[in-house]
Amino acid sequence: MAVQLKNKRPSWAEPYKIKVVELVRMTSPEDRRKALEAAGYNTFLLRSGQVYIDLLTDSGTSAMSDRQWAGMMLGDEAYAGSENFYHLEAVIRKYYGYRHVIPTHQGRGAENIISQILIKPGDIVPGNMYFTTTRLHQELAGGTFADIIIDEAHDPRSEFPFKGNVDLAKLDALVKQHGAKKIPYVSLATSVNMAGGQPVSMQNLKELYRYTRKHGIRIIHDMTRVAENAWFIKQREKGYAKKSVAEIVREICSYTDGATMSAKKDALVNIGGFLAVNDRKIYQEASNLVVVYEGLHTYGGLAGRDMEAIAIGITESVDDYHIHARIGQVEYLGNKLRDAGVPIVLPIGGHGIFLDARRFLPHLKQLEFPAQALAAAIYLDSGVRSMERGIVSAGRNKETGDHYYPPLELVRLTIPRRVYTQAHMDVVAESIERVYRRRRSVPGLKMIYEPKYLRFFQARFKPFSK
Ligand code: PLI
Repeated sequence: MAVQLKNKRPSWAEPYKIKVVELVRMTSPEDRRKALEAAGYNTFLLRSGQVYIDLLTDSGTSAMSDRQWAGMMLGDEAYAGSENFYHLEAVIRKYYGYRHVIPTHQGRGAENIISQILIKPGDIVPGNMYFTTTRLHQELAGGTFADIIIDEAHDPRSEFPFKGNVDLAKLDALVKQHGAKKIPYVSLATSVNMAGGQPVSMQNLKELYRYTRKHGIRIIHDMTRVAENAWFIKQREKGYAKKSVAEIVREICSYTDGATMSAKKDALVNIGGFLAVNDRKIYQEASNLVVVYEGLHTYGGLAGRDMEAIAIGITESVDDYHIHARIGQVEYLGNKLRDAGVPIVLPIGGHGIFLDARRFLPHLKQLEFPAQALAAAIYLDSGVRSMERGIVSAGRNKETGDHYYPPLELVRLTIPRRVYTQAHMDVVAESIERVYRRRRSVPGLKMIYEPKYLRFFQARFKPFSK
């Protein structure tokens, strides 16, 4: 149902009540010090039992609804042709409009398949900011990612309302330099994760669509958080205030040729994803490849019950009241921090608050890993777990072997959907404000173990002694 915000803004209060709770463990400062040392100062390596409020990610951490849990009991665990697959396919066609669907175990399974099908060695893959797994699969297929997001996205202080937008001049320069034939598709994310959950405008999408049609280039949509993007379009873009999130989502998808989806975010499940395409030939190739990496094309690594939960989750995810509460909670935390003078990425994004570690810890150089150090300091203070999104996540240039030095050096406080309360958000804000007051005492880190792929997951660090 469409929520009208124009006249009387309703509260963002949750459109659900709590039926089951999960107890969390409280920790002492000494517990946390030991746990962080054992984890090599990497919040990914903490055990979740050592965490009080877990804002590491919004991926796979949602609370499912009673309807989703009931749907799990309808799991049709047939190897081939599960009824749940056909339900999922019908829901994807209805809400997103893509014709062909291939389930995958999660988003990166779909990224692997589409990258292998469409990218040839030497190709260029332009995108509105990289995402870690997406870029890696593009590189493993022989492509080179090229960032074509607008400059504002790299500036945490810019309050431009659509910082996820594509800069068409940057795309045009790539087309002129390499030729359209070398560009298999534009990798277009809605609600751009690494920029801080920043949306793309419909107008920008339409312009991108027109441009790519002219040059015969596809758009592959990373639709992991498309409903959150739609909410921002509804609020910020002329002509959309009266449209429902579901209508806006459907329109966004109509300007793209296919999509990869991690259903672990928007779609409110703990595991799952899919590849969706309109082109029958690509679908045929994908349904052949999926059997190599994931499973048969009607389950793709998922149980029937998982597909049922995704189908129901998609339906719930595009409800205006749901999205209003989800983003309302993120904004509640963001506003508290901003009002306390803590440097955060603005505007406040859809899935989390991103602390600007450069401004938070100005005494640290980028190679002292300020965002990693800040995530560690917050955990030590309160047991709140966050994630580095800076130089460690950016990895190394595959040609030169040097670090990428991203302009954004951020700590992400990602809010799981339907999981934490307003009081939890207060605890988080209080902890970060405490760390901010004594920020000069936070030491930089030295990397002592660096894995080859997606190093942020398993790298280990040691603090420089003060
Ligand atoms: O974690 P996966 O494989 O289901 O999805 C990969 C993936 C693709 N695109 C985007 C925009 C993501 O955010 C994403 C996963 N994100 C994680 C795990 C996160 O913590 O943000």
